[in-house]
Amino acid sequence: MLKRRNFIQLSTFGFIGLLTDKLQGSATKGNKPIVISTWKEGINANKAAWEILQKGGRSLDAVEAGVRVTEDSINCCVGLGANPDRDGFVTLDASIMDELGNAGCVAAIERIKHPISVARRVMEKTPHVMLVGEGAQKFAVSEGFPLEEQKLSPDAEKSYKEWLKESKYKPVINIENSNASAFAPGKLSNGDWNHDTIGMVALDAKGNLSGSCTTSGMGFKMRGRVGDSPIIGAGLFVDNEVGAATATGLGEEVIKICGTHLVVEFMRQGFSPEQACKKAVERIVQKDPKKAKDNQVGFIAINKKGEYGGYCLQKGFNFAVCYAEDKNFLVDGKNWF
Ligand code: SD4
Repeated sequence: MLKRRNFIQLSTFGFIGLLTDKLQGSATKGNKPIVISTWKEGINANKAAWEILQKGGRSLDAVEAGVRVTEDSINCCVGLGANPDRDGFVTLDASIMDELGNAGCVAAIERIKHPISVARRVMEKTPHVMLVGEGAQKFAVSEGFPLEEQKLSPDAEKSYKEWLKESKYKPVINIENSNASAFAPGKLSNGDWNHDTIGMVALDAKGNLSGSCTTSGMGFKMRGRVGDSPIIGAGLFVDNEVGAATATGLGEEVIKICGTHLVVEFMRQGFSPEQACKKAVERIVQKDPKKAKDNQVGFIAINKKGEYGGYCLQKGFNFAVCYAEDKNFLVDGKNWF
């Protein structure tokens, strides 16, 4: 028979167990290797990353190769085909981080097709973490990256002309997806929409984590504006002991809570990736519930066990998950509002 004191102890632990389960949320089954990335463009990006992961390759190579596909894609505006800033220039931001905690970033770089690869060179070949603007471009050229023509894509030119009529800066919730209803200058002539960011995190067969994030930022931003994507701890964070996270949406809100660093720290405390993302979203809501209602932010994360999750402010955010050649699928991010 259980002694009364043991019984109390057991039921207390049982209760704590239940509570912990509730707080942590349902964890996905862990998979290794695994790669996840933001928005539906992530499906194609994941394919390229998977090619490397399935051969036992390094997660750093996978996350670079993966988002390069999106930077290249004509159906998406992560790269040079994107909407310009208010002065008519396309400026790109990117960051990359490896399993050793090394990081490289570029911000407000112009006329370079693959900012993610420049970010990797910053990480591997310079004593710095971030290069911006003219200096970033100069470094890229010195590393052999071609300087592309200074020219808007036909879609971006059309959007820019349309935007100039009112010249009003208003981020549109889920402009990346087709259900954005307000004036949405991100609509492309092929009927697709402006996916201006991709964030990707991966765990390789050796159990090492890396991440990448690349973006044209918010369309019609002020000249010189930099978002969360190239900022370590905001748009991207990797801690090889715990997990990795990346963000999308209104970068200003992500920067103010050090979003992806926060997600990783919540995972360190034992929360599942989804619950960690939810708690970071909650932090944004707590700070300014009214503002949070009008904006979109989404986080995705994986942990060391290969469990994944995502969470966002508003309905409409999705992310792509891949852990086998025939397992590359879109998941709707659960939302706060
Ligand atoms: C930024 N976070 O520059 C990026 C934009 C984005 O989907 O993620 N759009 O603020």
